Amino acid sequence: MPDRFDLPAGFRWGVATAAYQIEGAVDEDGRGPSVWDTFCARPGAVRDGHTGAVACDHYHRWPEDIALMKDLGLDGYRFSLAWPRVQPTGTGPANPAGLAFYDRLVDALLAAGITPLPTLFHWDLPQALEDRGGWLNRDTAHRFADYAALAADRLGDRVPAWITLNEPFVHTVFGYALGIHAPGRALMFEALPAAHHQLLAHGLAATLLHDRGLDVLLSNNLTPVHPATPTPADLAAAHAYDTLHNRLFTDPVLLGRYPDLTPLGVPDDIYGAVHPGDLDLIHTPGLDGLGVNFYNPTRVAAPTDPALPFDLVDIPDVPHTTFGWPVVPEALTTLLLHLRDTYGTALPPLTITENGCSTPEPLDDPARITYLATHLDALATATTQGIDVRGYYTWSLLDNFEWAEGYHQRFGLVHVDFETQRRTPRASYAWYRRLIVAHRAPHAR
Ligand code: IFM
Repeated sequence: MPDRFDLPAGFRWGVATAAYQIEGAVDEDGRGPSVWDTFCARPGAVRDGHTGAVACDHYHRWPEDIALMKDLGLDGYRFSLAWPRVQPTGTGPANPAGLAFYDRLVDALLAAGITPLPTLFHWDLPQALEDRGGWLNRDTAHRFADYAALAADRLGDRVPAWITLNEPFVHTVFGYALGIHAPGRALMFEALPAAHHQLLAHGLAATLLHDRGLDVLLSNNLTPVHPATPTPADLAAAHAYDTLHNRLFTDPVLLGRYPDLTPLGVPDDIYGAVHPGDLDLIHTPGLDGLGVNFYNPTRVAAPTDPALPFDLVDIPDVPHTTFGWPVVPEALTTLLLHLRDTYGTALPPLTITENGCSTPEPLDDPARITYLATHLDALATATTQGIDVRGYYTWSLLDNFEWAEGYHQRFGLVHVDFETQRRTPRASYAWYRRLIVAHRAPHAR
């Protein structure tokens, strides 16, 4: 009789990374500039002026990194393709050297017994496309489809499943609404056409990937949303935040419609961005999996600034990571059950495509082990209630470039000394390896 901590036989254990956060080599082999190269050069944009120019030097050290993955006993590796490596200006023919890099990577992963799970877009838009409006320009969705076809035609014979986008919520809000990520635009709600165009890009790419017989996933950053108090004002604020963070990026894909955007004060056609027929393109009834990136729940209160629909407030009396994020593992169970309640039969199988935490410890990282263990238990609890979760990819294999935080937040199972590029597995690495062998959630408490 399986107990609550067993996981399904085919459940995949993985780690996740992203191109700009680990590759470096930004000027090599014909790679074009990305919005993140530009943003990092802007004074004050990234903490201490850090950049991804070298990052983990994975572009040169990938054999060592795959050896670390093989030693972990991974089933899968989620990474992203750098669009400006494949298409330096975001249009036109592929850069042969760029595709060749991913070709080598995929072959080496397969030789190590690891299934590659590439993400096509993890925020490093070619700068040339940003110069034409970036994701605010509808044409970027069509350029993305062309790029997806180039990548799939080269790698699709060995790569069975593809993630189109990573966290369009974070890219839209941090990059276009608040300006704290690249491309650094602070348009508030007028950023939302960038969300629609990313979803359109997902839909166009999903169609052509499916036409090639490939599986398609979308990775969304999802969070259970709780009102700070049961007052009507806090409830309304929580509803508005849930609309923005979760439903705006999942409803159109799974249900073929946007949620009611009234709580955000945004017109239904998202400032004219939504054209007739778009939702048919975005709706992906045959989506093969929803990628869930989960870090923490969110507590929301009525706004103190009447120009905004909500305030985000801290969750007291729980541990926090070095990033200051609250640690509430049972919220993962809540989220997975809520997804089933919300989407019912429209919900495809789930994969946790990111989960992890930043910790202060150099090598001994008990806080990371506790975080991962308790979240895996929360995942297993959801599976015993019938939620179909196919795999778990922890963020991240290596300490890496954590966007506006530079190298200050360390998420790796493997410590990286950014002076020497020396990799040293942490205690959590050995722990995760044992867990993969045992193939069950750890029953941490
Ligand atoms: O590092 C990021 C990743 O790029 C996207 N999801 C969240 C991670 C931690 O902030």
